[in-house]
Amino acid sequence: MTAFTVSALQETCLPISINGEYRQSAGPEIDCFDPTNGQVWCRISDCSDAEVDAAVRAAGDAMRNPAWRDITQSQRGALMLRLADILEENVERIAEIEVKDNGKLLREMRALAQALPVGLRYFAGMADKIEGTTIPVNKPDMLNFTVREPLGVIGVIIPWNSPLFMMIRAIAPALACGNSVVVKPSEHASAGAIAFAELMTQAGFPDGVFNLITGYGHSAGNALISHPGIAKIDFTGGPSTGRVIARNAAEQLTPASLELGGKSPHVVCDDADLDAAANGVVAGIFAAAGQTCVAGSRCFVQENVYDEVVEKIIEKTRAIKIGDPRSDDVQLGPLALWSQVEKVAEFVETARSQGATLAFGGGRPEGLGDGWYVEPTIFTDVTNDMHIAREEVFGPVLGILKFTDEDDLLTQANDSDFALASGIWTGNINRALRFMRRIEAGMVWINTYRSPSIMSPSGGFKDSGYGKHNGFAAIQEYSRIKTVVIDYSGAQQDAFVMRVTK
Ligand code: TXE
Repeated sequence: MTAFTVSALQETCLPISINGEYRQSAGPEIDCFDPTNGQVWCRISDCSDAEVDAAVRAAGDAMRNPAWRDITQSQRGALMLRLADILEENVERIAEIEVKDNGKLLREMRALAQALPVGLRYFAGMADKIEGTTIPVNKPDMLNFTVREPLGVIGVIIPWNSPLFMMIRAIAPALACGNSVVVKPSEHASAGAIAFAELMTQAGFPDGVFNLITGYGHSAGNALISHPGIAKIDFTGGPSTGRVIARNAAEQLTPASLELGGKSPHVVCDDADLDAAANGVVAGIFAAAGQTCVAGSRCFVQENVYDEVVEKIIEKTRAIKIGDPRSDDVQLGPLALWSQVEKVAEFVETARSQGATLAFGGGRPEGLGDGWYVEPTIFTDVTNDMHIAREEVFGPVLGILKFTDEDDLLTQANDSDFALASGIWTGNINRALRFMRRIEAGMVWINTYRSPSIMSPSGGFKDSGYGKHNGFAAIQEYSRIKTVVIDYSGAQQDAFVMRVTK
């Protein structure tokens, strides 16, 4: 497949994909920007309600089509394996397209693209292992069992920071369970998902199993989540949009999984390997320029090693090379959106006005043209009540706080609206496990950070959302349980009394 490369997509208006066919949307065009120079590089369309309706109907038809509904679960798995092979051949092309759209490091996007076939193979292997259970109810001559079945059409809404990675972790379990999908990528980064649509057809998935619409959240996104044909919404994005989706889902009684923002505590204890910890803290916040929901943006350092650790963190940050995300030696690329550059500047201003000390960065680097670059930024003397400690920046800004002992640490760390990820660096396993038990976070990394796996459940609590991606937990998210009861006694039933278990 050669059509969808960066150079081929350049300056064109990209199509949508409905029922296995690319078509040009009739909707108004939206500019997509290259964050390395702030220039428009391609365009997408803001789909109309009618186009969203066509996509959901195509997905609904696929659920009734014997070519999808009646194939065996092993055949579903085989289709996914074929898709994984095709994706593997396209890793570089997909990574390049995504870098063009969101400006993240090519090395990072390549690593994420390489994880896509791994994720598909993992869930392909599950397709024929999705079992019900047999339940020993207190009734002789009665067999009670459950079957798991697909939900129907899954509406998948993804953000711009890691589009295909976010998409695959939703659609791989959804397909393994036998659902069909309609995906709406972010208006800021749709090109990778658009290129992906063709691979589904190449792999041999029946028409309509995968559909892709584009557009703004308030228009195309809203039409998708409000559509009565949607059986479940899978959303990854910001907390305020998450609330809109949850309200809408409640209105329609549609189940939803929400993976929202974070303000994740990243802890350095006095008994840790301080160099490894400082390295972990720097990687935890500045990798992906902080544009990751699990960014370790609230760093807690034990007071007796505070100065030493701060110095190490600053030293490592000073060595970060900022520049073109395609260069192999660059460690920090631009931010994906100009609005994020402005948002970071506001955070920096507020943090200073509230009394935090700007210990590093805080501005925009010189000599990088019109790219949307910001410096890695560190605030010290941060307290947990400050804006910088409470709200998600989604940029390369670290706040460093102090703690005295474990009680103080957990009181502060858990005093947050968010509860997505967390990390702790310590040489004491007992301490690490006590932290693991008491921390309010969906993920706990011990002596490592930002180490996700498609095989391991991920997702948050509190304002970080609900529902799980990855691991077997994802299969439960995309399938439903049906209970079956068989009476093999041959006896007549008392027509007027419920046959409740006694
Ligand atoms: O996210 P939005 P944005 C956080 C991060 C960032 C903030 C805003 O803090 O600064 O969110 O980013 C679609 N109905 N995260 O504005 O708006 C939208 O089109 C249906 C954290 O990009 O949440 C896009 O496809 N859909 C995060 C998707 O929702 C709607 C990743 C995400 O957009 C919609 C990204 C609506 N009413 C941002 N409104 C993470 N957890 O990784 C918007 N959308």
